Amino acid sequence: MNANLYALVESHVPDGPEQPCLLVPGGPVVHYDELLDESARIANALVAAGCERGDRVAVQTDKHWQVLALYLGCLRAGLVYLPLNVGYQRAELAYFFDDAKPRVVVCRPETLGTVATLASDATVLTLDANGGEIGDRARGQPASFRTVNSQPDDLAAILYTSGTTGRSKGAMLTHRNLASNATALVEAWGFTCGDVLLHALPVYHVHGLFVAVHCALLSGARMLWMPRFDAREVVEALPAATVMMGVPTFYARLLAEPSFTGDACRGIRLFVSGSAPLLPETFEAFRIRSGQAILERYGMTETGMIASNPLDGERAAGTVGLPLPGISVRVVDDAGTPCAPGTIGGIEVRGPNVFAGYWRMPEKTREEFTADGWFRTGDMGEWVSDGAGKGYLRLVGRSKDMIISGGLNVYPKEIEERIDALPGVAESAVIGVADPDFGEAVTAVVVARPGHAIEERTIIDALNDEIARFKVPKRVHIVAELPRNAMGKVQKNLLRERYSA
Ligand code: MCA
Repeated sequence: MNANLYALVESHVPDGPEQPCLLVPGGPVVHYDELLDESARIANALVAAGCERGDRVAVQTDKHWQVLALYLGCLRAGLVYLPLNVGYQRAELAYFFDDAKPRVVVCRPETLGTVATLASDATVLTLDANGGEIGDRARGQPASFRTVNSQPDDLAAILYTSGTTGRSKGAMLTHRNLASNATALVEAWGFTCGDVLLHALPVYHVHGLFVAVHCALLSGARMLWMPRFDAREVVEALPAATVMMGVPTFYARLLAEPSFTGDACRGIRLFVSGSAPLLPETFEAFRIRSGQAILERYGMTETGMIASNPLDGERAAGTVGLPLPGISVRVVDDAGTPCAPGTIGGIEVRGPNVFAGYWRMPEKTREEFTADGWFRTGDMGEWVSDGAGKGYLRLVGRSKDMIISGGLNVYPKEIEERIDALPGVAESAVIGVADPDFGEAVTAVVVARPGHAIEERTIIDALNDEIARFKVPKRVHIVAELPRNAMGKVQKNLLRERYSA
C-alpha cells in the first residue's frame, strides 16, 4: 500500500468528485476535482523545475486556494513541504533557506526580490490570487500525475519551531505522522462529508494546515476558506458552517463582537480550540453566549494532536481531555517515574504521531527523547484526580521559557538576543504578560548602558524592521536593573508579577 498521505486523501474524495471543496467568500467555489487536477499540474511543474524526491519546497504566501493545491502537489511528488509564516522577515528567512536548502521557494509577488536574493540557489516562483508564476507553469502541464510511492517514514513536511536557544529547529514530519493523526481526529471529532468547516486559520502552521485541512479532506467535507480571522466576517459566515477551529484569541474576539449570538451558531455542531490555553472564563462566557461548550484539545508541532476533550461526554474547562486513540501520554517526575493523579510532572508522548526528529540536529533530537523513546514535550501537567474531568489531562505550565501569543510560540531568548544587540542596551528580559486578546503579550524589560538613554519606541521600531511582528514586544519597560536571585539568574516570575499588575 502506498503510505503517501495524498493517496489517503484521494481515497476519501467524495462520491462525485465535482463536489465543492473550498468556498471562498466573494471568490470562487473550488471543487474537489479542480483542486486535485491543479495539484497534479503543480506536481508536474515542480518536477519539470528539477525537483526530486525529498527536495524541500519552501512556501511563504497568502492564503489563496492554490496554496492547498501546491501542498497536495508536493505530497504527490514526494517533496517536503516547508510552510513559512508570512510575518517572517529577511533575517528569519535567510536562516530557514540556509538551513533547509529548498530546491524551490514559492512566495508572494511583493517579496520576490528579497526572497530571490536570499534563496539564490533555489528556483523562486510567485503565487497569488491568479496562481502567479507557479500557476503559469502549471497551466501547461497535464492534469494527471502518478503519486510517488512513499514509505511511512518518508518526510512529508518540515515545520520550524523556535527554540530556547534562540535558534529555530525544523521538525521533520513523516507521511505516517500526518496520516495517523488526521485519521484519529476525523474519528474523534466525528467528521463526515456533511460538514462545512469554517477555516479562518493561517495555513503555515500545524493547526490550520494539518488539523483543519486534513479533517476536511479525509471526510470529503467542505471548507469556508477565509483569508484571515475577522470576527465580524466570521459571525456572518458561521450560519453556513457546522464546525469551527480556532486559537483562544478567535473565541475571545467573537465574545467581544456584539453581533455574535447563539443564533449565529445554530448550525454549528462543534467549536474546537487549541494552540494555547483556553481560559475557563472564556469557555464559560462562550457557553452562556452561544449555548456551546468549546472542545479544547492539545498538540504541538512535533507531535500533531495529542489529547482532546470528548465529542460526546463531558468537556471539562481547563483540561485537554484524554489521549487520542493510538497515542500514549505519561506525566513523569524528574526521575522519569509516572506521577500519581493530582501530582504535577513533565508530559511525555509516544505514538505514530511523534515526529522523526529535528532537521540536521541529531544531538538536539536525542536530548528531547527519553532512552525508552518518549518525546519530552516541555509542558507540565497532571491527571485530574477528581471533580470535573476526572482522569483528564490538565496542563499547568511549561518547563521551557516560552510565550504563546495569539496561538503563536515566541521564545524570549531570541528576542532578548536581538534587543541586547541594539545600541545603548546593557541587558534585557522578555516575558509574557496576561493579555485579554492574545492570551499572553510579549513584554520586554530593558536596562540601558551607563550614560545611554533608550526609549520604548526605538526598540519596538528596530525590532519591527527585523523580525515577524507577532514576536515584537507590545510593551518595553526601561528599568535601572533586573531582579536576580542569589545565583545571578533573572527572576522572571517577579517581572511577570510586576507587569501583570
Ligand atoms: C498578529 N499580531 C500579533 C499576532 N498576530 N501579535 C502578537 N501575537 C499574535 N498572534 C500583530 C500584528 O502583526 C499587528 O502588529 C498587531 O499584532 C495587531 O494585529 P491584528 O490585526 O489584531 O492581528 P490579526 O491579523 O488579527 O492576527 C491575530 C490572530 C492571528 C488572528 C490571532 O495571530 C492568528 O491567526 N493566530 C493563529 C496562529 C496559529 O495558527 N497558531 C497555530 C500554531 P502591527 O500593528 O505591529 O503590525 S500550531 C500550534 O500551535 C500547535 C501545533 C497546536 O496545538 O495547534
